[in-house]
Amino acid sequence: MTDTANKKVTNHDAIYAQPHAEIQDFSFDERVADVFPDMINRSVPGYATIVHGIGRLTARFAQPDTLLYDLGCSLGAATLAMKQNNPAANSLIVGIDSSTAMVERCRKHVNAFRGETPVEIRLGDILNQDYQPCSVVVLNFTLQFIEPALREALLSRLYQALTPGGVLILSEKVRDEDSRCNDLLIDLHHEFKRDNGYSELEISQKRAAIENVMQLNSLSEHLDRLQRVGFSHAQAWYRCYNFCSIFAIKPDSTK
Ligand code: GEK
Repeated sequence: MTDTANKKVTNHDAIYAQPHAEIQDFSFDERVADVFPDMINRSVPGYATIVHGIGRLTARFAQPDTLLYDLGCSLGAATLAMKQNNPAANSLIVGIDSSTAMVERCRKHVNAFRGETPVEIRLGDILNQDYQPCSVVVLNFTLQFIEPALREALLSRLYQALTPGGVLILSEKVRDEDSRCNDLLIDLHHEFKRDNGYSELEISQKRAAIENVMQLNSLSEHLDRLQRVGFSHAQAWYRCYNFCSIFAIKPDSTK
C-alpha cells in the first residue's frame, strides 16, 4: 500500500507522552511533521485503507488534460497514491499545504518516487487558490481544519473547477447526532489509540490540543452540503468508528 513508504521513514510520535504545563492549540509544525506518518497511522482507523482507496478512485476518475488536486497534502501519502494509479495522459498532480514543515518534507518524499505524472507541491492556503479544471480533488482529513462557515463556499468552488464526471474525495472525522452513539464511537476510537500504544495522558492531552482547531460535522451534514453545491451522487465508501471517507461525483453533462 502507498503509505508503507511513509512508515519506513517515520519517527515515533511521543509529543503528548509527558505532562504539558499548558496545552497549546495543535499546529502542523516541525515537531508534528517529523512524526506525522506514525501519528496518523496510530490515530486514524483505516488510514492505509483510505489512502489505498484514493488510488483506486483516481484510477477510475482521472481524465486526460486535467489537474488532480491533493488539498492539505501533509507528507503526500494521498499524492503518491494518486501518482501511482493515475492513468490520465497530460495531467498534473498538485498538492497544497499551508504548513512549511509539511511542504518541505513532502517535496523530498514525493520526488523520491518515480512515476509518469508530474507532481507539484505548493505552499499555500486552500481557501485562496485559483483552481484550474480538474478531474480528481482529494480532501483527506483537511476540511475539518477549515472554519465551518467557509466550508460550503470552498466545496462550491471545487465543484465549479471539476470537469463533468470528476470526483471529490472527502475524508473526515465525524460526530454523531445521537449523543449515545457519539460517546460510544469516541470511546471505541480511544480504545483503538490505546491498542496502538498511546497512553491515557497522550490521548487526553491531544484531545485538548485539537478541540479548538478541529470542528466536526456529522456525516449527514457533509452529504447534504455536497448535494447543495451540486454533487448529485455522493456516498460514504468507507467508515470505521467516527472516521469516514466520501466520494462525490460531478454529474456528466450528458446524463
Ligand atoms: C494525508 N491529507 O496524509 N490550507 C492548506 N492546508 C491546510 C489548511 C489550509 N487552510 N488547513 C490545514 N491544512 C493528509 C492528511 S492532515 C490531517 C491531512 C490530520 C493542512 C495541515 O497543514 C495538515 O498538513 C493537513 O491540512 C491536515 O492524506 O492531521 O488529521
